Amino acid sequence: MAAIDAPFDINRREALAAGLAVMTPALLAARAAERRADERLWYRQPAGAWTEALPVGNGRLGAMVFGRVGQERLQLNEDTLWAGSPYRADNPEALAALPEVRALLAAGRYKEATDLASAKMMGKPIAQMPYGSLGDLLLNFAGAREPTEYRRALDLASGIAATRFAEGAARYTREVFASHPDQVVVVRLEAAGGRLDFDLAYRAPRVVATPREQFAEGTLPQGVVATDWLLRVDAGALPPDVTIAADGAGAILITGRNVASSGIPAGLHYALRVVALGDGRIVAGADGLHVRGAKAVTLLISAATSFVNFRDTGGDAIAKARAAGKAAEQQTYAALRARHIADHGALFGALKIDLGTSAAAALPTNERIAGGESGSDAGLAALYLHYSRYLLIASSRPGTQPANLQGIWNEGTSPPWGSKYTININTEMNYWAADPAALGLLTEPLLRMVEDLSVTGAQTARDMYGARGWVAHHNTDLWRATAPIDGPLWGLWPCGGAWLCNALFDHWDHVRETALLARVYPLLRGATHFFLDTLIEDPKGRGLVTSPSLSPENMHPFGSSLCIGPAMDRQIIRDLFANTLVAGRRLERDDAWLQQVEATRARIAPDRIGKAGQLQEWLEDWDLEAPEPHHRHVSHLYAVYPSGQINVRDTPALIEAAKVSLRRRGDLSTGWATAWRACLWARMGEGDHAHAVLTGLLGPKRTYPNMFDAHPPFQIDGNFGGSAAILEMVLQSWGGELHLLPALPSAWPEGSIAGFRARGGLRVDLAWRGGRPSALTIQGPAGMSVAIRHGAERYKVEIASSGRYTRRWT
Ligand code: FUC
Repeated sequence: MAAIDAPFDINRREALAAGLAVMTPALLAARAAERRADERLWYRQPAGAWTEALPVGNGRLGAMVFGRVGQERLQLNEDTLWAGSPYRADNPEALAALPEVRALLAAGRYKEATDLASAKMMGKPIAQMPYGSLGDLLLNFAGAREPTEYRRALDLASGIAATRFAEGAARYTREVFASHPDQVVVVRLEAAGGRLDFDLAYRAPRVVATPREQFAEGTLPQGVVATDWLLRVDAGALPPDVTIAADGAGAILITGRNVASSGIPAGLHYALRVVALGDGRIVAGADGLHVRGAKAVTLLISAATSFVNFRDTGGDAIAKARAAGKAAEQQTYAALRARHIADHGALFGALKIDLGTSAAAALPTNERIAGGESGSDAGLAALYLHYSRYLLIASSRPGTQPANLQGIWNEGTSPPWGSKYTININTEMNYWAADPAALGLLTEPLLRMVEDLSVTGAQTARDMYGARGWVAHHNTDLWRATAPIDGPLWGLWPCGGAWLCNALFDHWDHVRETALLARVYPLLRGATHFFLDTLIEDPKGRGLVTSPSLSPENMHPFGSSLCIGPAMDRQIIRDLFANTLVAGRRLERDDAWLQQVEATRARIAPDRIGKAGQLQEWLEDWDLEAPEPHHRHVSHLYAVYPSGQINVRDTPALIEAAKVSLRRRGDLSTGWATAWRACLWARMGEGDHAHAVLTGLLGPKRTYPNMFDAHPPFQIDGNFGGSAAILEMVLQSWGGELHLLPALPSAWPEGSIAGFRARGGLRVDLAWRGGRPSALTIQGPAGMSVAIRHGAERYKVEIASSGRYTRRWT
């Protein structure tokens, strides 16, 4: 891969000057090379640690590909393989304790309120179920030697992970992809001038401890890309509930069970089927698969569990895995590959971005990340955005589970934080970039999850609060548990469901389909009902507030986080009520009730500016005395981003207060918290500050060699939040306006984006040079008026009958 040198930059500038106009063949070739550098992860060594392996996924099935020479390791996941079985955790004792906890909080007796809430208001069990792993397939190659010309890569545009190397005169190629249309993970092995001799073994799901140092900030063992070509792991003995049997010619079927957790019994079966197709001799049996003397072999991996929905585990895992495997067997490798590329490419190709390039673009990905904090590798941000789009395509498809804390990729049965859905920021952040990055379709699993939560959460609302509607606290899992967990300092926060509702409304606002609004409205209505019944008058008369609650997950100066009316709750509920009003009125429903919602909304306690000029995190002016001034959560800044309640146009005083708060919090934090800070500085119009924070995210302290976000440990939200920040720097849509280059950092003076989606059902292409727009195309409904803002300039344009508006700057 040649470095992009100076002459190219001149051509590039010319091309950008002409918008996206005609290009010379040389320029086209140079741009293609540049694009490949922005759309490919590659390495000179196989993966040692799991966070060096490359992920593939079809939304439901995932694999981590290690690219090892002597033993290929494929660590597998299926997105419904969680611990436990259907359960409810609602604690009916909460109802009686509720007035007393409120009274203690009103009296400022925080410790007693916390003790009582801890004893009476927490879910039973107090932990939810963790996501699991499907184990590993290990391909043990006979007689493997140290290779030459080794390279492994993940091509984001085709969704194919490839490993290539030579041994003597023989050349080996392995391709791995997870096909959505065919519901199989496909592994193709080819030997040119050599032969394939390998045994395939299965390693059952197991407890994998995340090394302690991976939890401590700034102490990541970085850049450890293994060079041990022949490294092998031991499959170990199979647990008694795992079976392996032949399943027809060249096929094996592996079956097993999930695990119990926190007293909730195991209730799921899983099935994993592998079939080997190819030349040579292929033998399948209870000891695995054996391939001898082959030139080309295709492995088709299918898997399923007995999960049907959060109440029903009566599915037939074996039948599902077998059906997918046998259907795929009917196709050639070329056909499977072509169908996969067409399906993946249709989603991946919907957005293009060019932020410029540098010599670093020619380096292997781990080396680019190692230098990420310098901020001089502009293409690294584009690669990061493309990778996060790839990750969403691979972990969230219509019909699958939503992306959890690790998307779908998880090594063992004991992941950090259960690899669950933490809905006080992390799950919402997973979907922040989906719509703007032209992947709004992939939010569908979130909609179905909220539909489930509106059922389980109605029981929680009734039994624990005596309220109508539904509520979800700070976490949920496959079984859609909604009771408060972990302890009152984290769990007793009633706004998780409401925030998810606002995310669904934002998705609707990008696509503006009435059928979608009709599906979202009952969820908004139910969440609103809960707050109509549970908001109370602030004892000091400042308006309506939640109680008990907390500002996730930050302690106030009185030894607890439990409090009355934290800012984030008031902001989320204001949005929820506003969204309910818009949706209900558009659908012409519930007129009288909506008037009540509107009147109640007006009484919610407003945002407050405290003694340091900061936006108050709590109803009381406690910020300066709070014990963790650099706390990772910046909950009270929800109103700035992802909401737009506080913004640079309408509420300048509150924006200044938000800046005071954010400066006090500091720039760098955990991966996701750093991404949020970058989004906030971008939304507040401070591009260079946003970029400085972003480079901290892209460097080795917060990004693993495989580009997974490091909390640490691995948590995927930072990948998605980081790409939302990159987009926010070049285009924003809020407050009824499209904002051009609202926070463009000086590091990206020239570039282009094509396919950005803005609110109102708009598609936007923008090129810029010298930090100013050079070409703009907006596609949308003919006749629609679009309000545009660039710096101090504001104007309205109309979409022509062709469905386009175009402008070029000279
Ligand atoms: C919240 C955050 C943590 C972590 C966890 C999964 O509890 O405060 O940092 O991201 O979710």
